[in-house]
Amino acid sequence: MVFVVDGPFTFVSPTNNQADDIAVWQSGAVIQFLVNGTVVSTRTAAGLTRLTVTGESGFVDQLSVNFSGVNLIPSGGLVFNAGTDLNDTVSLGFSTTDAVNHTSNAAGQNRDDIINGTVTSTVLYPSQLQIYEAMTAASRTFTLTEQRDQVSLEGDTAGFAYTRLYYGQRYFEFPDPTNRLVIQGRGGKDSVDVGILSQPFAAELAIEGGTKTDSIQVSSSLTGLASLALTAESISLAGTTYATVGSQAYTGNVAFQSNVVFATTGTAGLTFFGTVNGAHDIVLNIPAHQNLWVD
Ligand SMILES: [Ca+2]
Ligand SMILES: [Ca+2]
Repeated sequence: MVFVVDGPFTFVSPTNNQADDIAVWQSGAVIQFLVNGTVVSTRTAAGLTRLTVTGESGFVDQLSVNFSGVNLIPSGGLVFNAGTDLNDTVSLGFSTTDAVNHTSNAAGQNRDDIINGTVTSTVLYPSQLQIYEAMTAASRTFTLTEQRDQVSLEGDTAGFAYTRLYYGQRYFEFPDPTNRLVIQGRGGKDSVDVGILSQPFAAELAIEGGTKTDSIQVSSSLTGLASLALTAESISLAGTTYATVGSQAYTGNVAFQSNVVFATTGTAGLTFFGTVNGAHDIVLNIPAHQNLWVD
């Protein structure tokens, strides 16, 4: 006879004074916990309300949660307590999902809400982690803290459809969203740098500084995006071409660092709300019958 106790479960990594690879996956009705490739603990998935994985402070913990095929995250979520080690990582494996909403708070906790149909799965982890997500989300939103945040967005330049959002040395790596990527600065004087995106990046990109005096710096051209919406008190564009299928909207004071071409092909137009400044030439390449708004 097997007794299954409903409730939360905590798996504690062995205190072995060494870096460990911790893997969690579901095999049939059982969740297995592996350390360096060996199953060291199991828990029946039924009745599990919250799953906590605790790493070893002072040593690097690499947690891999594979829920391709089966979403093993219980209704109360997955919590990773990694300690405070610089190279702790979390890898989340999942084939596709509708949306991932990532929220950072000033207390150093991150939260991912992974939305797939009517199911929302929550993962909580410390802010100092490196996060790799193998799940392709149609839509991703990063909601930064109410304090000052300095982040940068960069694509994979080796030809893979991945994007990284850096918070200082830390980063969050994820497959390019198929529909939309949103960064919300919220409170504080936020600064968002946009570097070279991955060449297949074709989703909408929206960056909103939120309250306080925010800035967005785009260091190179952006082409092939579905649409582009940048909102901040100051927007600096250093690329030579901004080309989207749909609309482009720049809300804030825009400064150019070089001659620049704006091109749209969709049904929406090109919109500037704010001053447009820079001792350079601007070419507007928008189709006939489209709207140009300069406000
Ligand atoms: Ca902020
Ligand atoms: Ca802000």
